[in-house]
Amino acid sequence: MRIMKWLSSIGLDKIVIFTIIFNLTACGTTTASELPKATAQGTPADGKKGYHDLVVGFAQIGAESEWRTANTISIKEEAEKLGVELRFSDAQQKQENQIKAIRSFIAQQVDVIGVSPVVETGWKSVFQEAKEADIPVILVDRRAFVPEELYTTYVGSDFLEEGRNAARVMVGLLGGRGKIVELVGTVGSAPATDRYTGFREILEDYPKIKVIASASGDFTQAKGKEVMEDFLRIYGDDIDALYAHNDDMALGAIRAIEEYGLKPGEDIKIVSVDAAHGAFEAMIAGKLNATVECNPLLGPQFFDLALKVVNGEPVPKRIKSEETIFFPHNAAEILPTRKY
Ligand code: GZL
Repeated sequence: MRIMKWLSSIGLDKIVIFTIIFNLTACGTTTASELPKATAQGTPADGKKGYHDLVVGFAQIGAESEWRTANTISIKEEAEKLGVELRFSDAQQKQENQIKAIRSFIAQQVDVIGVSPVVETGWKSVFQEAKEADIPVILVDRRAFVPEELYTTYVGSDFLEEGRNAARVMVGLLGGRGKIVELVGTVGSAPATDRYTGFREILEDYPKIKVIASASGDFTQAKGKEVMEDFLRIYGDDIDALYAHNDDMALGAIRAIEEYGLKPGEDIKIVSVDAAHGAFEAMIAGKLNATVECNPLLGPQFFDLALKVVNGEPVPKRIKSEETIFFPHNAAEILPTRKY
C-alpha cells in the first residue's frame, strides 16, 4: 500500500503505521469523547481527573445576605470557568434542606460534596453516609462539629479574629468606656458563636465598656432592623454603640436608628463584619464607622481543593482566609475595586 511505503520511508515502524492507518480508516475523525480518557480535553494524561471530569454537589445555606450572594456567585462562576459540572442547592437557611441536598448528592454519586453548614451541630450521620459512599466532604465558609475524619478540609475565615478585630476598633471609637448593643448572627452558626466570643475576649481588658444587650438578627437586614428597634425602645439614648455580626444587620439597624431620630455613625457608633458593598456605601455616607472583612470569594479555593481531593493529593485540614478592616476615610477610593 502506497501510504505504508511512504510512512515507512519516513522511519515509522510497522506498529505505529498500522495504528495510524486503523484510526484514519476505521473512524475518520476522532472526537474528544472517543479518545482514551487520558487525552480527553481537560483531563491530565497521567490518568488523574481534570476539572472537566468533576461532578460537584454544593449545599449552600441560602441567600440571606450580600455576603452569601457573593459567595454563591463565586462558586457558580468558578465552576463555569473551569468546566466543572456543579449541582447546587439553596437551603433557604434550613438545616434539613441542606441534609436532604447532601443525601441527594450521595445518591447521584457526585465526586465531591461542598457544604457551608448553617449551624455547627447535627451533621454527623449525613457526613458518615457520605464517607460510607466514599464521597469526600469539603467544609466551605462555616465549620461543623463532627469528628475530623468525616470531612477532608475546611476553608473559611477566622471568625474569632474577626470578633477580636471588631472589639479593637470599638475600643478606639469609644475611648475605653461606653454601652454597646449587639446584633448576633444565626444562633448556633460558627460565625455568630465566634464573633460573639472574640469580641468579648478583647473587652475583658476594658471593664468600662459594657455589652448591655445582645440578640440575634439572623444575619438579615429585616431582622436586624426589628431587633434594633427593640433595643432603641428599651435603652434609647443610653446606647453608645452597635456591634453587628454582619453588614446586612447593620444596614437594617441604621434605618431603625434614623427612624428613631438619632444619627448612626455619630450618636451611635457602628462596627460590623463582612465588608460587603452596602457597608462601603454606609461608610461613605458617614453612617458606619468600620467593617471587618470576611471574604466570600471562596470559589477558586474550593474547586482547587476539590480537584486535589478527588485525585488523592494531600490538602491541609484547615485553610483560613486572609482579611483586613475597612474604615470611612478611604471607602470611596476602595469601593470601585471591591468584587462584592
Ligand atoms: C461568614 C458567613 C456569614 C456572613 C453573613 O463567613 O457565614 O453568613 O458574615 C452570612 O453575612 O450570612
